[in-house]
This record gives sequence, C-alpha cells and structure tokens, in this order.
Amino acid sequence: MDALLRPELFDFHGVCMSHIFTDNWVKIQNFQARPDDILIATYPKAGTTWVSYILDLLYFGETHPERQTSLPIFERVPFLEITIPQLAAGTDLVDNLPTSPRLIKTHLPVQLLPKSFWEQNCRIVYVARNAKDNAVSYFHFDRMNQIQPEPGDWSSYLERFMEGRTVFGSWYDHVNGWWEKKQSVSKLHYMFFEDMVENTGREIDKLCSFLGVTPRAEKKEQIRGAVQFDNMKKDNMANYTMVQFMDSKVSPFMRKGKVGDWKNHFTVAQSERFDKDYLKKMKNPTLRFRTEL
Ligand code: PPS
Repeated sequence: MDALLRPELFDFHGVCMSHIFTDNWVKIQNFQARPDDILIATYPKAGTTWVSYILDLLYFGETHPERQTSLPIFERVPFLEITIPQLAAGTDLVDNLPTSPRLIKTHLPVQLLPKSFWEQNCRIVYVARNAKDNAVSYFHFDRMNQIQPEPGDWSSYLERFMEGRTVFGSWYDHVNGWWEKKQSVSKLHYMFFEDMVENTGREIDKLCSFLGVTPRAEKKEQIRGAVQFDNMKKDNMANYTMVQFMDSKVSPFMRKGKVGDWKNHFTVAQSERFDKDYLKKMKNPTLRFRTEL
C-alpha cells in the first residue's frame, strides 16, 4: 500500500481534490443511477456514517439482520467516488449492490454530482455540520487516515480549511451549493448534525416522512438506540477499525460525536478570525448553523 500514502491536493474543475476521488472520473460521471437509489451526500465529517446507519437499519434492519454483524457500513453504503488501487472502486461496489433501494454515499459538491441522479429524480439526503466542529473533525480524520493529505499542525490546517484547500474543497461552497439546490429540488432533504445530536428521534421521523416509509414506533425506537454514539463507537461494522489505512490509535473514527468540541481546539484569536471570515463567505441568511446547543 506504500504507493498510496498521503496524496497531494490539486485543483479539479475548481475544487481541491486528491487522486483517490478523481482517478475513476469517467466512470463516476457516467454512473447510472436508478430511480429508487437513495444518495447520502455530505461534506466529509458531517455525519455521513450516522445517517447511513440509520437508513440501512430503516430499510434492511428487519429483512436482512445479518448485514449488521457481517458487512461493514462502507460495503452496505458504498462511497461512489472512492478509488483505491487494488481495491474495488466505489462505482463497482454500487453496481454490485444486491439491495433495493441502493444506499449510496458521496462527498461530491453539488456541481460535480453525476447527472443521472438528477435525471432519475433520486431521493437525496444532505447532512451538514457547523464549520468549526466540521474542521476539527476533519483535522483529526486527516491525521489518522493515510489516504488523506498530511494535515500538518492545527493552526495551518485551519488556515487551509478557511481557504477551501481540503479534499472536496471549500466547506462554505459545499454547504451553500447544496442548500441552493434544495430550493429547486423537492427530493432533497437537507439536515443538520446538530439537530441529530439534539433529538435523534425527531430527525429519524423527518427522514421517514421524506423517504415515505412508516416503521412501527418500536422499530424507530430500536434504531434510535442502536445509532447512539457509544453503540456505534463499539460496533466494528460501523467504527472503521478494520480499515487498514486508518489508524484508530492516532485518532478514532468515532472520536467524540459532539457539538461544540471546537472550543477545545480554537484559540480565542482563531475563533474571532474564523468568525469574521465566515461572515464574508456565508452571505445567505436562510442557511444557519449552530456551533453549540
Ligand atoms: S466521513 O469520513 O466523512 O464519512 O465521516 P462522517 O461519518 O461524515 O463523520 C464522522 C463524524 O461523525 C461522528 N459520528 C457521530 N456522532 C454522534 N453520534 C453518532 N452516532 C455518530 N456517528 C458518527 C464521528 O464521531 C465524527 O465526528 P467527531 O467530531 O470527529 O467525533
């Protein structure tokens, strides 16, 4: 795996990317979505795995319970654009999914999404997380994940995050781009990590109504319990501990799962600078994030 180590960032159609997510670009852009596919779209570290787990349990928890103990979440909900040499490409994993619906993960900014998702009018769940906690989570992820660029120290990382020089580009462009899309696409459910932490049950209800599924109350309660942070953290099928290029000893994938952990990382000066810059970039008053609960 040595050849994979620590890729460089480069500009890809105006977005910072690494080759891990662009090597398979022709297949990604030509990917054929199906009308019942459900896409989970996020900027990295916004709650993808959490929502993926909920959807997997909603659709297959009762009919295919063996999935929970035998298939890691990244096989149940493949990552469309990932391509790691010697491993199956995300597009192939999706094409080989036996399930219906197929649950698919992407971190692509809205303008780079394969057009068949729009043509097929697929349901899309977008999860967004406040920029400060998102930056902290991404920093620790880049430390522990050998297929991400070297993050350097926290203060230089934060500068790069503000400049949009992280894999999948600017957080600001990502959350705004998908938010604008939501205004014209009815099958796009835009949700927030902070709301999930505040009241997971309420957010599961909203997801069910968006997806048009009506599970029994006990089933919803069971799912709510199963996806609590402590349960997912110890679940080897959800916590990414079996991934060779991720080192949980450096920082676990299921790290803290909190709102407001940024306060343990940002200095007062960094926070003030970040807030000032944030106001310049986040002009749309209808898109509001909470940095504490
Ligand atoms: S990835 O790599 O982009 O797919 O990562 P992603 O799953 O989007 O985000 C990982 C962060 O989500 C937290 N997480 C949770 N928080 C609360 N409850 C549950 N069940 C849960 N599952 C995942 C995870 O801990 C990462 O956040 P941080 O702040 O680093 O802990």
